[in-house]
Amino acid sequence: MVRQRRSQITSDSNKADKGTNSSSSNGSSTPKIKSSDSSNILGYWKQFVVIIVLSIAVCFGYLGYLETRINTPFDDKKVVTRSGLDVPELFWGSYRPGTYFGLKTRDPASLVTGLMWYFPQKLRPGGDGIRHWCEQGDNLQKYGWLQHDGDNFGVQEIIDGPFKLVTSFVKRPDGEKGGDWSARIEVDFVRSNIEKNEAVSLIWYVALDEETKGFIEPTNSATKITGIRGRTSTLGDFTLKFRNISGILENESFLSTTAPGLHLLKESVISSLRLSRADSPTAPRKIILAGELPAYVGNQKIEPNLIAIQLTGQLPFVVDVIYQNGFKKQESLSGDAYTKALDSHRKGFSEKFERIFNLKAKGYDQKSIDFAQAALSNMVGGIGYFYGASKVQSNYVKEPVYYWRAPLFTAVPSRSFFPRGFLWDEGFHGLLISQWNLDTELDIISHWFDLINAEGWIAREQILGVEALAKVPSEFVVQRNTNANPPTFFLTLESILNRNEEDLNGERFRLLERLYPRLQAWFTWFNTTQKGPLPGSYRWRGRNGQTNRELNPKTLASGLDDYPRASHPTDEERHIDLYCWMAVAAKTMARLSNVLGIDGHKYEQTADYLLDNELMDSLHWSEYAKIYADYGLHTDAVKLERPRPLPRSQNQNLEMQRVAFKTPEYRLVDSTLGYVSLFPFLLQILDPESPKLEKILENIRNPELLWTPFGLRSLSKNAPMYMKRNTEHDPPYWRGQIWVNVNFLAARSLHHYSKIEGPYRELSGKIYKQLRENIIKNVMQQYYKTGYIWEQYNDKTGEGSGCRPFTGWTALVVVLMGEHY
Ligand SMILES: *[C@@H]1O[C@H](CO)[C@@H](O)[C@H](O)[C@H]1NC(C)=O
Ligand SMILES: *[C@@H]1O[C@H](CO)[C@@H](O)[C@H](O)[C@H]1NC(C)=O
Ligand SMILES: CC(=O)N[C@H]1CO[C@H](CO)[C@@H](O)[C@@H]1O
Repeated sequence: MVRQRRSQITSDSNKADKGTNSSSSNGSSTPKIKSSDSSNILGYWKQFVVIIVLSIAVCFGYLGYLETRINTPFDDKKVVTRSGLDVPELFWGSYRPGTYFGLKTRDPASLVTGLMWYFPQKLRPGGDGIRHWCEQGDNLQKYGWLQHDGDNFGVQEIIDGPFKLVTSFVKRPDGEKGGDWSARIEVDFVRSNIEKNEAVSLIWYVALDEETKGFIEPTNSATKITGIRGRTSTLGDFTLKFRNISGILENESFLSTTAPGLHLLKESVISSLRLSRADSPTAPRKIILAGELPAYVGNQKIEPNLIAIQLTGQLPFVVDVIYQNGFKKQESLSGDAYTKALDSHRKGFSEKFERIFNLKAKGYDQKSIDFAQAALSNMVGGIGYFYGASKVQSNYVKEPVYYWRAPLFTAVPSRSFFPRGFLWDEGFHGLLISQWNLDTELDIISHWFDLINAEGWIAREQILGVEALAKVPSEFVVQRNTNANPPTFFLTLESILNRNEEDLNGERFRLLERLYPRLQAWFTWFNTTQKGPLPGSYRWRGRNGQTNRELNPKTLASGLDDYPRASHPTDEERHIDLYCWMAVAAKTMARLSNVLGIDGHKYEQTADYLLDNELMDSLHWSEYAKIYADYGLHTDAVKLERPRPLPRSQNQNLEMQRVAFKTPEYRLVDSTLGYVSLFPFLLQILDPESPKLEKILENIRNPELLWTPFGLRSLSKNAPMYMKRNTEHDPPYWRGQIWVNVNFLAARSLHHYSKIEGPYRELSGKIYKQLRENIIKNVMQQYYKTGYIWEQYNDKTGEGSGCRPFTGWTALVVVLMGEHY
């Protein structure tokens, strides 16, 4: 749409140009001037018109240019060169992390397939009780991968009330078109002494995206539904069969219909549920799927895009789902063959896990190793493949516009709450994934950087495709190109260089070469658009300086949402965390330039400039409070108060508003100690000899300030905003809770400062040991207690809070356990 608008503007200005030309050629279209007798003036006037019109044209052209830059791709080779069937071994996968169990291919128009289940005795009206997408409201006691290698297989355990489902899959990627796979669903009671005669209904479905060319249909024998078959342009012919491996399956039924979209599969299934005819007056009636429910446009029948098969079984039972490509008579992977293949993959997984993280060698018991394997598996098993276009907004367009349609291969922070890509989370994820499988991580990075636009910007949150969109509240959909997010991918790259500098040859080297210009653009975007008021300073954009709703206006761009900054946002403020991110960015660019043999001296210069602690101290060190701090227009004297309603007003309950009791002044925000104050240490910008390091170490290990037995709290207990709500509707988020990504950085830095020469070496080592142990112990304890790894942890009790499961950066405990930083 924007492109169209741009070309309209261009053609309008062409017309304008022509108009001027013609008037200058005959000169008769301006009678008034003609009546004047000064031909000189006439000449000037004409020139003047030409200039004005030309400048208007240029101006419109330039505006058009600005308008379209936001959704114009960066102009260079794409980093991803092999995708789809070029990478057959990664074609199929559990790339729908938002579902309890679903598979799809790395293809923009993929066939999607997956599982729903319910308990016929417990199904509530409206279909409440059918499980499909990972929903916190389902209140499952537990679900997550126990083992998943990202390539070949996965095993997941789901505890739903008294029932236990184990879902697994094994791939056979050899052969054309991405090969075959089989999945297994085992259903049993958690404890075997529970009431018998309980049934569980499984619904396995296959669905086509709008864009998928092909068809699907149920396959029937004379009396039974045996499976599903179909054909798509990418897969060719395929079949899906079901086999009961143990237990008795009964009352199969099917659905063949047209769902309005991939985001409404469950709704389509629910509206097709029927009660079967009772065989005898006393026999209970069964819930079944309706069979064929064709959809019509006019009287034209639409091809079905959703086929679902329901299998109801008496517990315990085991079913295999066998997907095969083509019509070959190859022996299918099921029954004992499946068990054997799965066992062999599980063994290989445990061996690889030990090779990389050495947990057995470090003396961890089996329970700890099982936990660590689950954490890694949920990170790797949470990798998804998304395709679509973001909605984006710049200052040059009135309405949000669509980005170009593109794929994204990425891990996700949380399968239930955040089943999509987040920019700064992904850099943290990369610190673990790159240790497990470097090429997978490089592929993820490549996909992210193919999303960079002509300005050098990458959107913070990637909501691609209808399934992803369905999970996002509308106010968070639009991404603004003025706003950043911490460039954590530089941390990932730095860690990759630390570990693998020697192995970066061949295709990996060429990949980094293709990546480089995009990293340059990204760096420059940060270095220019997020520049601060003083030389060397930086400022997060996107804070709201107009609002009086928030106690402290949020800084979403920083990733630390409601972490308190200057109370009154202005353009004069500067942010210490962003300063440190920029130093890491410059340092890593310099290093990468060196590895690639490219002249990177301007990055070296910038890195040297920012790593100079004198500059940093002059911008951010508070001599008074002895901490690093943001600078801005600030007062601590703020409070949320409910305004008194106007006399005779209808609305007696007005929303609380912020009131400032003192006039804010320009100063360092040094009454607030917390994660942001630690950044020079967290990102290792601080010189090991600096006495400021000692001060930071003291603050860290003081239980009255940051230290807890479960990790470091995000805000000091004595900070004015400690555990304060930001509005009456927004509970504290980064205002005291313990976050594992920052604790990970802290432990990693303590390790760093304990390994290099300096006066605080020993002290760093001592704190390192305690902090590392505390974090690991608590995350693991909470996992075994609650069934989940959490988004954050309570600083008083250590209990998990926020959303769950959250096996994004919280899974970095695995790296802490392995200690390869
Ligand atoms: C599979 O189910 C059928 C009934 O539908 C039953 O007769 C058969 O014994 C079952 N097979 C296994 C291996 O449990
Ligand atoms: C970053 O910006 C500063 C000016 O704000 C400039 O001096 C420096 O050269 C830039 N660094 C790079 C690597 O472009
Ligand atoms: C477990 C179950 O639902 N079994 C029923 C399946 O359907 C047949 C015939 O309608 C019944 O006889 C079974 O009881």
